[in-house]
Amino acid sequence: MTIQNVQNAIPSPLKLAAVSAPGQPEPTPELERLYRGFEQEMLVPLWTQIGDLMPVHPGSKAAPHLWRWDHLLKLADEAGRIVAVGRGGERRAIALANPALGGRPFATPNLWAAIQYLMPGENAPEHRHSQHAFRFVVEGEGVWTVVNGDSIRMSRGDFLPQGGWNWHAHHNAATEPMAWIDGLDIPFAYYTESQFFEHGRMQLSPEENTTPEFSRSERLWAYPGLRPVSQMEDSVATPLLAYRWVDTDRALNEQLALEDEGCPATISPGHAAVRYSNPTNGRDVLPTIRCEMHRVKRGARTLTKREVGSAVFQVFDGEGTVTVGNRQWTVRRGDMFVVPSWQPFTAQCDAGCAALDMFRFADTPIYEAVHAYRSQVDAPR
Ligand code: GTQ
Ligand code: FE2
Repeated sequence: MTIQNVQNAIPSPLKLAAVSAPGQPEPTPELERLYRGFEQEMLVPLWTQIGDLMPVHPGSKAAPHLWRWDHLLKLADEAGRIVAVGRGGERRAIALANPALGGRPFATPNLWAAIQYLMPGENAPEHRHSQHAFRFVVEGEGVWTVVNGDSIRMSRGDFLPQGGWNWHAHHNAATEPMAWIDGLDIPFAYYTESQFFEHGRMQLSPEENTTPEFSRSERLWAYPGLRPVSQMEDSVATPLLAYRWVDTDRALNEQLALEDEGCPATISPGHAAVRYSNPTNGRDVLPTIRCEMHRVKRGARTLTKREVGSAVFQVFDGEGTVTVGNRQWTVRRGDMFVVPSWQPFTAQCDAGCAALDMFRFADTPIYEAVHAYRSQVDAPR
């Protein structure tokens, strides 16, 4: 048997249906024969796929979806009691799986979002990977993440970016379990087949396993507008490894105060936002992930916006109503939801609280890098 015969013995996975529809050829026995010929030779004609492949605007495969924080936390805590953390599995991280992405652990087509949990005294072993990552803390404290030997405290409201290929481990130095969220570009790296991974040490040295109030990276980089003259080389991922809540909170409050004084400072009335930025170049903290904190004050709502690319939100504080495409939810602290590409998004703060604070991350830098990004603000209804 020749190789060609072996190949032809495998049934074709293609299924081309001759259908009567606008822009489609009239179904005839002849057309059916043509389609069987295409299937046999692994060929697909554009005219049967054009609507899916070249839509008028993006129609995401992902679905808008909401995960409740109390449910995530309860299951993570159960996992803390049942599943050990160690080499191989690497992390007690439980990913949000978008219901429309075929059971993959992907929150959106490009973004991974997970709740991670460490019991008192536990260590997550050191490793590094090409995927870019960050941690965000919605509540609790007690874990330090150690990036290239720099020990970084994690507390409520802190944002900790970590560019690809840096060694990292986590340790819980406290007497309580701690949860936080991770965001990574794991699905993007998966589809683009660009992943690299390496194990590090099982245990860090005592000098690395310390619990300083501030990391070395903050002591060097956390003074706004003041660049160390010894560090003039720009880096694609931020060298600042923690952005503290006191600073984020103050920046948002000042935007709203400036707005009250008649100065332009907010995105739209009552909607303040800051983007975490790389102090070496002013750009996004990670090459593939944009991270922001949004504050919508009482009585205000955001504009309705569509963007190319997907986003994941975690409610940091307050309560509100968010609308994503044709879905709407009342959300509170810790709740996480997904905004698929080009679906309209709006959020409003409930009357019962001073402000709705939302942490947001998105894959926008990927699209900007290839000049594929577009956004559109819808007219108010
Ligand atoms: O903490 O190093 O959620 O490597 C997924 C992959 C967390 C981590 C995740 C990871 C990590
Ligand atoms: Fe990791």
